[in-house]
Amino acid sequence: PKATIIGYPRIGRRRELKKAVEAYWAGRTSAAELETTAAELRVASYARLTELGLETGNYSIPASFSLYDQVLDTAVTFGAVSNRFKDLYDADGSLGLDAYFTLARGDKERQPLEMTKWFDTNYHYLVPEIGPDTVFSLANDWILRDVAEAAAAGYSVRPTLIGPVTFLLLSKAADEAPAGFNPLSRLDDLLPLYVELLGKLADAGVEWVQLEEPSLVADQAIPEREVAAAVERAYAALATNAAKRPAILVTSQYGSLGSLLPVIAGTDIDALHIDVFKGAVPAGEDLAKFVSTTLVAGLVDGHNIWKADLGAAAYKLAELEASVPALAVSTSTSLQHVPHDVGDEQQLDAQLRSWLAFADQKVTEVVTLARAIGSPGAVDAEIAATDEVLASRAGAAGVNRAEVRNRAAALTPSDFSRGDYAVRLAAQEDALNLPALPTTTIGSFPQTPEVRSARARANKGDLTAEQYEQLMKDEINRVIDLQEELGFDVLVHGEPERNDMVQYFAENLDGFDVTVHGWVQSYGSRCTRPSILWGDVSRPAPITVPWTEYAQSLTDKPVKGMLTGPVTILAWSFVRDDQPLGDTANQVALALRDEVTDLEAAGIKVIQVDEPALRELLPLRTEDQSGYLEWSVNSFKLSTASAAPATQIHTHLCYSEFGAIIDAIDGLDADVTSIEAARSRMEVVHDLEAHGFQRGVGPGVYDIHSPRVPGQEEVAELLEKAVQHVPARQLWVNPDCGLKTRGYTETEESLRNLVNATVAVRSQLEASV
Ligand code: THG
Ligand code: ZN
Repeated sequence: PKATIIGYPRIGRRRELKKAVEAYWAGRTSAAELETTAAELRVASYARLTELGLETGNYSIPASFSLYDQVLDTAVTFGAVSNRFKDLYDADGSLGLDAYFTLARGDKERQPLEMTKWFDTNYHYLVPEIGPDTVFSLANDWILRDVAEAAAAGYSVRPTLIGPVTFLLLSKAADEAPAGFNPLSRLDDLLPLYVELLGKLADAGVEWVQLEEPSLVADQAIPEREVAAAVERAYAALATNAAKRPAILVTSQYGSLGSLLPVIAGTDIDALHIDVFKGAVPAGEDLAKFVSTTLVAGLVDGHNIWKADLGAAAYKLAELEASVPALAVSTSTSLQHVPHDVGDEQQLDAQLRSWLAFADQKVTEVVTLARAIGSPGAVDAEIAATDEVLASRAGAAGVNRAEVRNRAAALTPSDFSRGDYAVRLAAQEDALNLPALPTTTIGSFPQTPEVRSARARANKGDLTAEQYEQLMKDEINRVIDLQEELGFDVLVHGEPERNDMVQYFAENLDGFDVTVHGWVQSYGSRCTRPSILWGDVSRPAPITVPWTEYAQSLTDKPVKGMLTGPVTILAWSFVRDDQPLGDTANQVALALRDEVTDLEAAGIKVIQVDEPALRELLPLRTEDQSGYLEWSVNSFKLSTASAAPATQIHTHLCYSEFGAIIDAIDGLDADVTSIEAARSRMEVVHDLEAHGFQRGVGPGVYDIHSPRVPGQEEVAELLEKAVQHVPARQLWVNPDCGLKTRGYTETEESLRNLVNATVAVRSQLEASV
């Protein structure tokens, strides 16, 4: 085939899969009903892709469905589960539907598999746990079922699996593994199972299989020569020595293979996908030297939503065609990162809509480009049409606004600096007069069904703006009262008025638009609707000020203003690709800076600017990281540096991989930083100690990702551990993250324990001085 894609959204055009799995989890439907819905979704996708021009009958359509996560799918396929999940096997040695969901979601006794971000995207995968004695086996045959199901419906689809090297690099050592155990050491035990499965696929008549190896584009903790050796061993077993197998397509999405290109291309695989859009492709002669198989050129961006520059892509295609024996066109990544169809967004401005390509439009782009292979000129009309679109985008009002650009151009280094921390600390101690170990929360309180329904009714027009505002104020009142009663020191208003911490700002800033059906899977059944940042960004009016001011009017305690930082707003939106991200980030930062100024003027003394996604955009190659950290840290500083020394700036970062970017966190120069720590039992304090972190820090003492209530003793123990490693005068006490997805019952109990534990540890501290 000359046109293919490497993955397609699986949640469904109207989130049918989300609804089906959540209904099953809630016990409202049976396993059979879930399987039926899932099968309908799979076959509907094949039909849609055929309609869009992918050929059926020749394996150009991937079978990229997953009920929850593609890494979990590969783990159950090969029985790659640690001892704590061993009892989940059925009597016949298989891991079925309920085992699958227990791995994903845990049960009464067990934490689920850890979840972590998938490369540089807002998708999260489940981390397989592998030990020295994990017994690999073919434990789940959904991949064979999918092939048979597609064949019965008339489609020859290409099954997909995570490739063996990436699978083990993404895994972590099981609890039972000895210190220093590396899952990659199990490669030779895993490969025979891949070989056995390839044989079964071949027996089932499958002619192509897709093995995904995106870890090859990311620098690893282990030396590259060890990765290269694993690639050679793996594909010798799978491609060279397997007795019977389908043709193998290896994918390398999200970046450049770098010096691993000749290694993977030098194996006996049958086709290699490279991310041409994002990765650097070697010059023609080098490519010719390395690639003696079919090159699947990922020319169409699978991770963003702008219409492709077909002219530039066709030019690149012609260049590649001259250097490789056979060529096909594809997307750079799976389309799981973009919504289904621009056609579902009729409410968007027609001009903006004309610039966009979601999954279905991208398939059409791939099909169009493939027609240019071997016949230059065949798609000249389509190229001319996209040239017009690109010109309309470049020249549109709102894309280049002089007042926004002039403001950014006039910035000087002092606009990025808040001055001496010691001076600020003294001014803040004066202004706030807080006790030792001050208590606070991250920002959001549980979003009750009443709050969600009020927003839905307001959106439908069933509530007036005044009625909606009053309901939100009532909720703020309750949240303030609760925090007063529990004894918190720095309060929050609870954010009932926000749907999503990024979308809320996007809806209130110029330069953005939002979609109605543009859902993208974030993890499992959870989805977000990324906003579209298409133009120059500015703030037409204060956004959070009225809510925060109202909350502050209800209490004598300080109420924290809550903003989402520029890097996170970019990371969780679809962002214009016509200028450096750092320039766009500074525009967002200036809009937030105005909000900071207005909050201060309204009497707000503590302002938090969250950057949970700071780690997410970190480039996959070490050599690119310092450039990223420079613009990202600077944009955060630009958003906060206008604050008076007495105004206390907080930030919050999700996820614990903290050591890796601690210098950047230090560089943010926030007065107080709250981070996730409860699940890792306060391990992060060692990083803080080793680094000599100087400013305020709140390592989380309550894991909000689980409904479990931490006892007062447990919280006190975590605090006692923290004060042993971090000077008490720097420490804050807070949960791990926002409380939005929790219920009120467990939240109230947990927060009460948090405050009581703090009071107990405070008095121990006083007794010891
Ligand atoms: N917002 C955005 N991206 C995110 C987060 C966020 N990425 C990372 C992190 N938080 C974890 N991801 C999610 C994503 C979605 C949800 C929870 C955590 C979630 N979504 C609702 C759902 O799928 O039912 C829909 C939300 C809505 O109605 O707006 O709960 O916070 N952008
Ligand atoms: Zn968080």
